[in-house]
Amino acid sequence: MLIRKEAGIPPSEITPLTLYLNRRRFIEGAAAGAALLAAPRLGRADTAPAKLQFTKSSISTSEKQTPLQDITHYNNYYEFNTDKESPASLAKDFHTRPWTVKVEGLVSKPGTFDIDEILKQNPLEERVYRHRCVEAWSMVIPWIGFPLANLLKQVQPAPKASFVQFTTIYDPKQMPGQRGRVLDWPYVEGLRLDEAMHPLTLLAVGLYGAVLPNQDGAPIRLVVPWKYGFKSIKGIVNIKLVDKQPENTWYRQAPSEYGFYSNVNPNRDHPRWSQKTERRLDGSGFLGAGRRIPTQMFNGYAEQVASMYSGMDLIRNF
Ligand SMILES: Nc1nc2c(c(=O)[nH]1)N[C@H]1C(S)=C(S)[C@@H](COP(=O)(O)O)O[C@H]1N2
Ligand SMILES: [Mo]
Repeated sequence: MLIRKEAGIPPSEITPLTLYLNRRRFIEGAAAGAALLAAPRLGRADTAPAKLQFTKSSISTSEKQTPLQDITHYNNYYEFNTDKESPASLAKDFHTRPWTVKVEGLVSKPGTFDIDEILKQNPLEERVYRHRCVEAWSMVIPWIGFPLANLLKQVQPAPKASFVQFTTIYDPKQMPGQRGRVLDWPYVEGLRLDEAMHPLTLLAVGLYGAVLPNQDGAPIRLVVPWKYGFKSIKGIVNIKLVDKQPENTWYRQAPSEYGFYSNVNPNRDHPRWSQKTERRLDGSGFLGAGRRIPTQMFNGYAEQVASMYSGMDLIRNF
């Protein structure tokens, strides 16, 4: 995502991506030379993250996966910083325990669930999904998680429940970005109930076989692979079933640019740039800058999700 005042092309297209990749090459080169291995700012975890137990899902793309280094050092997480590189270091000591997720609103069995209880009760799967940011870069990520539908079924949505609102933790002591007013905190997102119940919609708790890195939304974040990345809210503490379409942070910020649906759609340009193509960060290309590929309707998940939008004008309902 990017702030309104910035120039008219997605920032991933210009200096930030190039700078990031140049620095990465420099760091890798230095690490190979061993001279800087002990320096704290190398951006590599010094302790291996805890492994998770999971089964592999057949609902996975076989496209080349994005290197872990890019997934963990090219992040959007404005609670830490608006640039893509610093969430990795700024989120390093973020506390993901104790952590509870409150599920409330129009449900017959509301509850506040401890994250470790959630992990115990929901068998985990690995799903390799395409991940398309509205800024026209994309990744392929081996997420580990479970369908959001499992948790929603547990609390039993009331007949009147039509939408789900998600809220990120508000903790400015731990999240330096929340000490400023770059966004209206806490970050919120929403889905229609059928989208939330869709079997592709995941609550992710890990990636590449291990617990989620903090900068990727630990301990629990949403993944909705046919929508732009900003729908996939990180650090979730509240899930509320409601009867009206809830607000979402980026819609609030710039309603002419970011809608409620935010389905990936190559035919509907962002007012300031084209959405017809994307830069796939898969380790290929000069300096690992990826390659330009056409963007697919619903990010390639049309067969599974298009029927939810039949009869809707997806240019107007963007
Ligand atoms: N709480 C919160 N969730 C967030 C964001 C954010 O700034 N804060 N950024 C969003 C955007 S714009 C994208 S593209 C994805 C990026 O996820 P990733 O860093 O794991 O690739 O997270 C989304 N979820
Ligand atoms: Mo994004």
